[in-house]
Amino acid sequence: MAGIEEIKVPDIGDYKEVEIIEIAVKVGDVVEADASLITLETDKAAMDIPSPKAGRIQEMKVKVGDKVSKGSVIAILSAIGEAAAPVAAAPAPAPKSEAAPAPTPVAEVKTFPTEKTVTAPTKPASDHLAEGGDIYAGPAIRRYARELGVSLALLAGRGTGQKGRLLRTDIEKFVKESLQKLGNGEGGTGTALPKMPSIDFTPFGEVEVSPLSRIKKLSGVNLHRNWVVIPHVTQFDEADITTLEAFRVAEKATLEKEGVRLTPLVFVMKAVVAALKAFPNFNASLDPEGDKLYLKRYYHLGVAVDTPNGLVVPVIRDCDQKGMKALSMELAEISERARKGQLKAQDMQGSSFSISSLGGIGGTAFTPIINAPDVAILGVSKSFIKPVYEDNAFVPRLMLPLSLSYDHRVIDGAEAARFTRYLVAQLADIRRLLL
Ligand code: CAO
Repeated sequence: MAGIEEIKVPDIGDYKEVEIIEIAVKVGDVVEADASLITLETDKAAMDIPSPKAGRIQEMKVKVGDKVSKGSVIAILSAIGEAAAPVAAAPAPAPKSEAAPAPTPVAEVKTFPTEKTVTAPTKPASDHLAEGGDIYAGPAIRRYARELGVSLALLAGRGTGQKGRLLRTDIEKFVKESLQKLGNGEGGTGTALPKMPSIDFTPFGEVEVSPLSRIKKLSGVNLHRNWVVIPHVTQFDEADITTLEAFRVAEKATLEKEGVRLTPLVFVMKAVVAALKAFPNFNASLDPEGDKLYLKRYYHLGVAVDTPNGLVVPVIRDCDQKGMKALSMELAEISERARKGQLKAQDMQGSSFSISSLGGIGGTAFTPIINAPDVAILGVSKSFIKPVYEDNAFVPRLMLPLSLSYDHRVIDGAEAARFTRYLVAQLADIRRLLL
């Protein structure tokens, strides 16, 4: 290209005075031939106007909102490497309109990088948007998505146009599907995420397909929702259960004769009830609108039970009104029914707080997922002997690790730390549970 050249709007059919909705380049940018310069929007469609040749943008003659017709000057392009010259001095014959590339419907163009060089739409794989993800879409399509409040990141991999380009219809399909999910009660949280890609693993090695159990599929949906919707924080603490354990072991044999299996969990349940009475915000549910709390005057504890088919959380009611023996028996009975798959829906309803104990298995701590509509859950790990410094000497103490996950919308960190400290005090001296 010799010198400089005016770039004009080519033949755009019957359209006149069409509004510019987006400008993809700025003065100083180097553009490749066919790279889009501006986007026009008629009442029916959006179209990108590409550069007829490569060069450097010396001057922009239009701005967003301007109305243009065939022949309107868009920009002044100078040959790369040539010194910029004033337009008036340049021998810049307007290109014949038939020589200019035709405007491209928006569905047929790519996203422009915003760096110095604006490339032609030939390599979709290298397209990136500021919002992240590989999206192959024109400016008008991006604008359309913005207008509908759809994050482009959510549209990754959904383009059905040529080479995976995103079309207007793809956005509309996405919106429709999202609304349908809302209607079905799924994904009504504004937190829709891009779908996991379906991967063929066989090129990597032998694979066996094992369907998820019904319980896993059902609980998976709830676990996912709770994990995504509730801002979880987990507070860790340790309770000295040396005296508690001495008492439990001393009573164990006698109780077993009565058919009672006394495990540390029952003490934890009683301590939790005491803590819930002292900290009512933990024995509550948050209204879905997030503007009020339902404070419960009952103490029904959900207890996570590991079954061959997956995790279930039956509820033991009125734990405040039951003694340790009764709680032990009920826990044994309900976990037995859970493992045999005999729980009814109502057995798993109405909890006001939940406990997940992995103490019989092992581990030091974990971050349990809140069992909504509860606002907190206590994880219990395996007790262990720890040297504790007391009266100028280390003494072996049996410590019980506690992991309290709580809904940070309802409970502050300080409140959670006080709750676990309270629990620790109850468990350290079980006489307090009598108070
Ligand atoms: N530390 C040390 N030992 C513990 C313990 C702890 N925190 N908790 C239990 N134990 C001991 C018990 O005392 C018992 O030993 P003894 O028979 O010698 O007394 C043994 O471990 C097995 O206990 P258990 O697990 O059968 O009984 P439990 O009352 O502690 O728990 C139940 C009952 C139903 C909660 C449990 O069997 C279970 O299913 N736990 C898994 C829950 C789960 O999967 N949670 C993860 C959910 S994801 O968040």
